Formats: sequence, C-alpha cells, structure tokens
Amino acid sequence: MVSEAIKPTTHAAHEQLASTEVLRGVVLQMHEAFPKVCLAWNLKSSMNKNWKILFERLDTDGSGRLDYDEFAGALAEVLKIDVPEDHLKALWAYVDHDKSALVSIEEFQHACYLLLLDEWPTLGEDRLSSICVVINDAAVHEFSKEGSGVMSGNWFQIFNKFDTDESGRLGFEELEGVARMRDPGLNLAQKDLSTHDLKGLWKAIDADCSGDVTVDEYMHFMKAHGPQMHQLTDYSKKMRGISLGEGPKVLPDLNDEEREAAEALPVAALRWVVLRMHDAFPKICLARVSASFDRGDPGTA
Ligand SMILES: [Ca+2]
Ligand SMILES: [Ca+2]
Ligand SMILES: [Ca+2]
Repeated sequence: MVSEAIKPTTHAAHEQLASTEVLRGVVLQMHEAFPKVCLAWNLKSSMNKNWKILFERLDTDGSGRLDYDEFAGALAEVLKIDVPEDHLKALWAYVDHDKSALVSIEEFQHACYLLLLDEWPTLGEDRLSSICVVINDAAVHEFSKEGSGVMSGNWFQIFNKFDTDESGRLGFEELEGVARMRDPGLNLAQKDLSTHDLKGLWKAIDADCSGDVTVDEYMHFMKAHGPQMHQLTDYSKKMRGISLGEGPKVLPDLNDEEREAAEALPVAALRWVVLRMHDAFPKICLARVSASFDRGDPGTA
C-alpha cells in the first residue's frame, strides 16, 4: 500500500536487474526466515502488516528508512539468510523505486507485494464472471441462514461482509478469510472456489496494484463482472441452468423500488393476490356479458 496521494506503481515500472523469479525468490527467502526470528509474525494478519513487522526488524536504527548497507546487513545478521550480492542489489534496485538510496516502509511493502502479485494468475473475463456468481450465490445462501440476509447482486452488502475490520477496504486476507469461513462466512471449500481463483480474482479487483481494494475499485469490478440486482446476467443464467433468450415478460415495467418491494413479497402473499384475481375474474366476465346484453350485442363475451 502507498499513501493516498501517490498513485501506486505497477510491477513493470520498477527497475529489474534480475528476473522476477530471482527477485521473488529473495523475498520468499526473507518471508520464510522471518518466523524463525519473530514469533509475532502472524500468518492470519494482513500481508502488508507482516511486511511492516519485518521492515521494522530490518530497520535496526529505527529511522523508518533503510539504506543499502543496513538492508544487506540485516538480511545476514537478523534473518541469517545468505543471498548472492547481485541478487540483493537487484532486489534493492527494484524496491528503491524513487532512487533515493533509501527504502521507506511503504516502498518496501509495495515492492514485496508487487513481486508476489506478479506470480498470481491472470484470469479471463468468463472465469472472473463465474467466480462472481459463486460468491454471490454463496453470500445469499449463507447469510440468509444466519439471519442477516444478503440480496442477490447487492455487492455493497457483500463488500461489508468481507470487510471484517470495517476499514472500508479489503485486504486479500479478508477476501480469502470470509470466503472460506463458516458462520459467518461463505463456507466455500477449495472445490467450490480454489485459492488459485481467489488470487486471480484479487489480482483483477486490485486494479491499481495498491495491495488493498477500495469500495470504488470493488464496485467498479462487480458492476462489470458480477450478477446485478434484479437482473441475472446471461452468464449467471447459464450457470444456473436458466435458458437464454427473450422469455415472457412476467413483471410489468416497475421502477427499482417497486420491483424490490414486489420481490420481497413472500410466496403466500403472491398466491393470495393471484387467488384474488382468480376470484374476481368471473365477476368481470359476467359484468361484461351483462353489459353486452344491455347493448344488445351478445357475441363479445
Ligand atoms: Ca526510496
Ligand atoms: Ca478491511
Ligand atoms: Ca487497490
């Protein structure tokens, strides 16, 4: 994550003196070595928070900035990992994006994120849409069970279910956590929604590669890919086995509010309306017949 005012950089904007695999390899080595020196490393906590803890450990003089010597020294002495110097220099060049010869916590977090994200899958439009249907259906199903219902296609409601710390932003850990969690959660197993697909979804939603997902980013994405309220996309119809094509128009032209109210009626209430119509119909017929008779025109009934 970077500060609000500055647009986060993308992977392609960083200097690369070594392949992405090599750079990512060093980051993963740091990542793996860290739990051995710091029990506070919390795998359930957010990625960015963990990189911050690691950074603070590397920042031995506590200045909030690392220079190259401090960085190289800390890797050897704090993490006790052995990284070839050219790999280390390449990672440094990648991380110090603004070439200030110092690395800030924000630069460090963001660079580690970009290197890991680059390996995450890039999914096609169809795949992303089908993942959105899975999430939508699971949210409607699971949250209606626990009494805090979610309306199909109400992506803002679903956002709030994911945003467990109510920060107004999502971290990948929140997306994955709520997707897998049961009561309250979507209770989705690997076979329903693989981690591969979750990572691909995340990569697609975090459009600016900032490391977190804002409400705007999320809503923008869901508007393009998710099933919408009151209107199933062709894709979700296909997924649900509903035939495509122009079906009979059941509802008259209602505005959104009327349609929402109409859809909120329980089946019993709908049945009651239909029965009332049914009961009323013979009276209308009789009235029309008698009206016709009055006009001396018995053929119209
Ligand atoms: Ca810098
Ligand atoms: Ca959050
Ligand atoms: Ca973002």
